[in-house]
Amino acid sequence: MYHLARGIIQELTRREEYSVLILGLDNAGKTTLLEKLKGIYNEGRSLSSDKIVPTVGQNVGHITINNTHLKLWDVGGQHALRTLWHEYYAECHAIVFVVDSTDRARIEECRDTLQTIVAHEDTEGIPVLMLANKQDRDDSLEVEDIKEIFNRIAEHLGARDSRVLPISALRGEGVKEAADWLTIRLERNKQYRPPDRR
Ligand code: G3D
Repeated sequence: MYHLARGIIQELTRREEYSVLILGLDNAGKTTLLEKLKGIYNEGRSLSSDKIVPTVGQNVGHITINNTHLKLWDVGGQHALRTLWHEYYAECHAIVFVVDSTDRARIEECRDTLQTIVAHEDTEGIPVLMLANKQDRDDSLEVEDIKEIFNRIAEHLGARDSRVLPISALRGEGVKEAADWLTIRLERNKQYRPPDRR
């Protein structure tokens, strides 16, 4: 009887959770974004920017936006770590690709990296949100220029939801708009890639 009751309670209290991969080249601002999201949606529980160090391996964070539970994976962007990204594709529900808008020298590398991601069969059909980060800096590329560069991979995006949005992860500007876009698309894509039940 105890086990039956426990099983029923567990089933009733299970919740749906979406896994979101935060990808991008090293130094793009992935960890800063993760910490900003935790700060906004988890009542200030996040690391201050002076405590953020380059990602070795992965950082994981949980946030809840309007009853939608997200598990955020910030996976390191150094060359060696990029070869591991594909291990996460089959299990994730959306990809957030962070671009350092001031890193003109690596913008083509950035586009090619995203192209490899969206061309992978395990990412087919899942929403992709590109974030033109560091828009607070005077030397950043305009979001329109970044859109033009990334337009060249449009054919690989297919019919999935995708968008380029400007943000400053450091200041938090545009971060809520990005999170709203994401949660709407995750729910919309629910039938194609159902959330995990935890
Ligand atoms: P990563 O996780 O993608 O490797 P980080 O990148 O989050 O570690 O950020 C790399 C550097 O970029 C950090 O600076 C961080 O403060 C800075 N950064 C991240 N987002 C923004 C932003 O929106 N605006 C500005 N101006 N800087 C940002 P340091 O100096 O610590 O290396």
